[in-house]
Amino acid sequence: MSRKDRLRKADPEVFNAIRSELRRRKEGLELIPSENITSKAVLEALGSILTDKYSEGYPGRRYYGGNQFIDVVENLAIERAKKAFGVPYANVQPYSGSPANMAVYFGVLSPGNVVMGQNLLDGGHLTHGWKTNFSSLFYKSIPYHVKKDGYIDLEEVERLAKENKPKLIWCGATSYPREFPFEALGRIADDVGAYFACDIAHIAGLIIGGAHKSPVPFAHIITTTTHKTLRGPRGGIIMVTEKGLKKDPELPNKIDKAIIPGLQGGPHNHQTAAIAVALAETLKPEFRDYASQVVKNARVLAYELMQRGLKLVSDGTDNHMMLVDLTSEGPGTGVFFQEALDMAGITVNKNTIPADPSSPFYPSGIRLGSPTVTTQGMKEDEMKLIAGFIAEVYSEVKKYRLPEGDKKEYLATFRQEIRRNRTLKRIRNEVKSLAKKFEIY
Ligand code: DSN
Repeated sequence: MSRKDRLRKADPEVFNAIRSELRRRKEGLELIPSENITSKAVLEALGSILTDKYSEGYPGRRYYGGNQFIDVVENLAIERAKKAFGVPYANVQPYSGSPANMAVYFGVLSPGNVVMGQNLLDGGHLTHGWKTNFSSLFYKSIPYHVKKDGYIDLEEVERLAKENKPKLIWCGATSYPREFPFEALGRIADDVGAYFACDIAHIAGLIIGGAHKSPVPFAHIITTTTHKTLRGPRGGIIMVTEKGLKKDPELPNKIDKAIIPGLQGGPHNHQTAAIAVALAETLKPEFRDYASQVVKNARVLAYELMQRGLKLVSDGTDNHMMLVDLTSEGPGTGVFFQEALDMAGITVNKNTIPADPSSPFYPSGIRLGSPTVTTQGMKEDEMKLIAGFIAEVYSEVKKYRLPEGDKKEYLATFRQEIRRNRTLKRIRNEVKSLAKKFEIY
């Protein structure tokens, strides 16, 4: 009996949900910039018996017996992470990106210390100091912003840092389409004696593949997820650089202790194994080609969208993602665009844009990117086709405006209309034909 048959017989409901998700992906285009497609080898490690084992502690110093092979796996993941990024220390146990960032706070700060990070509505991450997140509830968060042109406002960062003397400054974001100014931010952090932590979750694969500048010479601490451009399973890594060791030789110890016993229990060993496999994949020469194609594809997609009249935050991209600014269609219109694209088989996410006049639930933009379609083998020509599909969908939703009061009825009518929309149905078929040509499962 194959593995697939075992699940189908044991739990047809879960099996069917997985099968439907697979069909959804095979027939559509995934343009969410934080997603990707893992290799079968990564999936095999992730679905392995390693999930059964408890191994609190670290290689060679565990609280449970029988960890000799788990140690092999964790050491492989650590050594590959160190090699991939060029750092002297890595902890591969964080369950994901937010726990990794939490461990940085726990490791180097005390409650109430001042922290600076890019504002969520300007593209930053929840854990970099958003008002409803632990990072603002337990620490004093001073957010910095982007300028009108969409680039980080370095003058503001410098002024805020001098005024507030943060103990930690974050660089990193979830929706920032430009290269990060690691050097300038690192200098500001050094000037005020702060730790400089770079959260490279989105661009980790680009950095390893040489398609984005590395923060290693400028940062003390680096965190990342492993499932975005890095193309691994869900997971997180915390690293300390040589510069970090110079500032504080105890940093690795502080991070290790913050993870366990500070925040986590047993590591997810199946996840660690899959991270090790993914990291080995990033060390192959073809991963450099992948990373550079991700950026080329994003640039072409951005250019073609702008040629077709869509406005992009910062007028383009340096990395794998772009943000469409829909404020000319009215505040909150991202929801219409996302749902209509979904109807056409193109998955993106509605997203706030800098100084969004609306709210995160009804934002005025959408975010999209090239990592997944590039993994499937798509290149510049396909990006032009995709831009054409997106622009056509855009013209179908331009007329919708989010009402100020009750939105439910308006959205229900909108949904009925897009379900019947013939242009969207035609695009859906074209998307399906394109996707089928680049199927990888
Ligand atoms: N949710 C991730 C993203 O989509 O960028 C960030 O945590």
